[in-house]
Amino acid sequence: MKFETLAIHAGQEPDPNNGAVMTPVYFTSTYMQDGVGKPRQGYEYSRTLNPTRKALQDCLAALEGGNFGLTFSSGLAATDTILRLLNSEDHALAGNDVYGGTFRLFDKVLRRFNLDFTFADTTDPESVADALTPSTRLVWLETPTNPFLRITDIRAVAEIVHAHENKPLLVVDNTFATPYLQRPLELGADIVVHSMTKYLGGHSDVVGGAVIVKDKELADKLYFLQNAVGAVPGPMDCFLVLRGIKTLPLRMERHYENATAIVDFLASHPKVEKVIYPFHASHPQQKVAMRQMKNGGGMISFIIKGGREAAIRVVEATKIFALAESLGGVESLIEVPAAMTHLSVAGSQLEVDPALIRLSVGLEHQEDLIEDIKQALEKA
Ligand code: P1T
Repeated sequence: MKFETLAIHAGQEPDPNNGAVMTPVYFTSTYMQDGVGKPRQGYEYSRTLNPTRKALQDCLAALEGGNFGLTFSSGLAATDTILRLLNSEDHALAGNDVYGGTFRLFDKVLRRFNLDFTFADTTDPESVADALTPSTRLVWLETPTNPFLRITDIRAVAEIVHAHENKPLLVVDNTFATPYLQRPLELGADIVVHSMTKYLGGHSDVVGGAVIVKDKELADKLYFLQNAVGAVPGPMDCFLVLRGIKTLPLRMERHYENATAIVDFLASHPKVEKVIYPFHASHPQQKVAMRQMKNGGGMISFIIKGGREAAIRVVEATKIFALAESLGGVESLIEVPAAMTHLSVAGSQLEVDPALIRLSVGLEHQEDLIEDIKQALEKA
């Protein structure tokens, strides 16, 4: 089946009890068993599995071209659970542009458990090869990255990573692209991770995370950790994401159309120093982006002339674009990463330009969005 059909049906059967077409929200923490050690239909306790969650997990696995899906109470809970595959003294190599919270978890929390992290420019596969060490067990990358929208050639990096004697796990955070635009497992990644809070949910009304893999042995280790650690989402959250996913293909097409119109406007604006967008001709990895992504997505970053002060004046002046963290919803958002989502990278090798403004372009009419940015840029 094609992606649009899977987005609506994968993992979702009419309820066997009453034929409900939409997956019911199973508000139950536990399940009656037919005898000791004889659970009905495999359900024992909702930390371990819940039918609403199972429908979402199976749907995500189908969309990413994987065999196994797992969901979590947030994107960071998903990230944390993946990192628990490692042992003390192991090395993880990460991209040098990642969500600020991911960096904070690696640098401020997991280092305390003797995990070693280094950060490299994954847009250059040779830098990845140079940064692998004899103790590297995991390579973590975002593509497009948050917030610079840099693109890594997943296939090229997968070849390098898998040639290493440890066979490190290649993890791709696919939050910005979504499986509609890019399927990392098909390009050689071992694990795909998402903040479902963003495009998958799509309506800024739920926080969640997801992990998708192909390999059964790896899936079993992750299911063990998911249950043993317990950072699982509730059934209502799973329902909201399932509902959001049904319109993912339509939304991603419109996000792209609107973003393209705004990129064209920004590219010729005298107060804009530089526009960053994966499918724009000025993007250094445009070719790779066009090869591995279906379209350029809904995220735009741009550098404003006048530095931090000008950036703050602009984001405080928009009327339709809400000044807020997060992204991927139907509504447009604007923020200054250096002062907001990426505050935790200040002073590190991942430092973000304070004049960089990030847009999450929503589904409003593009003329209204352009008008809004135009009037805000006058305040720069
Ligand atoms: O917020 P949470 O659901 O825990 O997801 C964390 C996360 C992981 N990966 C990427 C690429 C992300 O962008 C995020 C969350 N990002 C924001 C809240 C933000 O505004 O960038």
